[in-house]
Amino acid sequence: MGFCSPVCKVLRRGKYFVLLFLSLSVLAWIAAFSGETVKSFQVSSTTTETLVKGDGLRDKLSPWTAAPDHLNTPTPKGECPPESPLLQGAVKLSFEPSLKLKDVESENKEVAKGKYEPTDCTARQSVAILIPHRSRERHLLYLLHHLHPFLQRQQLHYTIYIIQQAGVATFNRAKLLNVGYLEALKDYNWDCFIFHDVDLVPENDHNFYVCDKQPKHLVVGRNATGYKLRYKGYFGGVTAMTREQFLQVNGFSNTYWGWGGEDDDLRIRVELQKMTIVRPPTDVARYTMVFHKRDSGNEINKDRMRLLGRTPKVWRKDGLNSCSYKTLSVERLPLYVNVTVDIGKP
Ligand code: UD2
Ligand code: MN
Repeated sequence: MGFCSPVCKVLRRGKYFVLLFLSLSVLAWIAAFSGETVKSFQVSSTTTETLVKGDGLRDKLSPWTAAPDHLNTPTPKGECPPESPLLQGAVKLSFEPSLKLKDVESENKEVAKGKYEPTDCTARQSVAILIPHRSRERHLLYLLHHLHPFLQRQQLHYTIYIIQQAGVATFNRAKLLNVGYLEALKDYNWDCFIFHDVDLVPENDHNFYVCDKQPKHLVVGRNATGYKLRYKGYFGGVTAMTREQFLQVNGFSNTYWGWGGEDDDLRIRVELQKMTIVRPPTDVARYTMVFHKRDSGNEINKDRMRLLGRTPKVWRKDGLNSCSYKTLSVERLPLYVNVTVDIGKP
């Protein structure tokens, strides 16, 4: 059987060639297949990369990729960040004589009935802005024009209340602010109240319209006084107190008719409660006061020094708990709630 023809030898060698060829083909096929898989993975990952890059959606998308079931469930609103990303710092204020209420309304479409609330997060405080007012329409317009965007940049839930003194009797800023507090609480259980002159426009949105653990005075400086604090105990213009702080001091006195004294009276009440007044940094707590003369019907209150002397004795009986008034109307206008009130006369 040791015999084999030359043809037989060729065939035997050919078998090895065929085997070798087949193994090489299998190896080549495996290599080609795995290469394609890597390529297709790379393509899909670059596509995701392009989609996500630039619009910061990566973090928002990742929970969806992980759990596709959540696609249709709205994400619950988280609390707004401690410092809003919308702040601009010092802004240039404009006081255009041609400005109209309609312009301010169309600039603030998200405000309805004087109220605004951030849409994508829950505000850290709910704030009622109280503005005592009579015949200062132009100042009110400038203030609304600047204050609405300012408060929205601070991501606050707020409503602006204008407390209008009806009639021509002597003006009483403090009593109007007490009325504002009581009326605003009928709408909502506000955390914080800002008592705000109509003619003071904040210049820097780092001056936060929120309340602190202590009563806060927001006007350190204004244009008319070279941006310096007028005097150490000065507590006028714009102040912020929580619902409880204001209740604890029994609000403002109702007895200051005409210009002056009511702000010092509130300071005395705060000090009697062993509270301390806090202020934001000087470079932030800056205001422009729209120029004005003393209004008729708001003459200097010559009795203010005597009244200030009796505050420690009378504050418990003179204030929120004795504030009598007659609400004549409450109009819910687009940019503010207009409360017109009869507060009597001196
Ligand atoms: C200072 C205080 C203010 C108050 C006042 C004395 C500052 C920046 N402000 O303001 O808080 O203590 O002295 O009472 O220091 N108003 C009207 N119509 C009037 C009269 C007054 O709307 O006819 C309102 C308005 O909101 C005005 C505020 O009362 O901003 C204060 O009156 P003001 O502006 O005449 O007094 P002013 O600037 O001396
Ligand atoms: Mn003023």
